[in-house]
Amino acid sequence: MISPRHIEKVLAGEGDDLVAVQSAWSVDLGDGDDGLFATDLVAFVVGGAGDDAVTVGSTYLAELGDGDDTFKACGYSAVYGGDGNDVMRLEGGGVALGGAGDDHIEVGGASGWLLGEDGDDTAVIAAPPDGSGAFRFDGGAGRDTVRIELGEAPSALDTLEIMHDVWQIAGNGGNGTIDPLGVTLANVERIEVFVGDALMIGFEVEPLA
Ligand SMILES: [Ca+2]
Ligand SMILES: [Ca+2]
Ligand SMILES: [Ca+2]
Repeated sequence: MISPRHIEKVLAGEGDDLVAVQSAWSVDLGDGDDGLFATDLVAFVVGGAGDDAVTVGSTYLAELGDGDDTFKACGYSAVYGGDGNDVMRLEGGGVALGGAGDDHIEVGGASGWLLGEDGDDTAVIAAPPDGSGAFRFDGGAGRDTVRIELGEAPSALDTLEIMHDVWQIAGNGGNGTIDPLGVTLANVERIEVFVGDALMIGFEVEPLA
């Protein structure tokens, strides 16, 4: 276990390591089931093989590598899950690539660009209900689900437009934009819109003939 305030570079090597820092330029966790906890920026993270758990303030790029990894960042970040069934939470928005495996990607903040890639992926998008966000999810291959979570109900007019846009996307192979929410989708198989815990719209996408 290492816990200074800021360090330039950590090479954890083999074995199951736990690294706790305030911030760092780069952390390479290496092989094994490792943990990284940082309150501020860790610019570059390499998870390596094993089931790694990474919690950071933010990151320029985290590569989680092989294994079923978990990642959480408060600020705008970029993460690549690599192989395995990865869980990634970008609370302040950012970019996430799921890689192979069934990945679960959550995004909040003002903007996000999510790629599920191979496997049956799920994206959860906390979209501002005033449409000020800019989010994109491309499910890639597999059966992918997008769940859009609204903190409050949209206006009656927006609700109609959301339903219309979702219906159009469903008829277009899971491709298109929900304009009132600023959400663009590609290659998704199921679309859900929640207001709080209540399902407002749930739509299976018909494959294009
Ligand atoms: Ca590792
Ligand atoms: Ca992984
Ligand atoms: Ca995937």
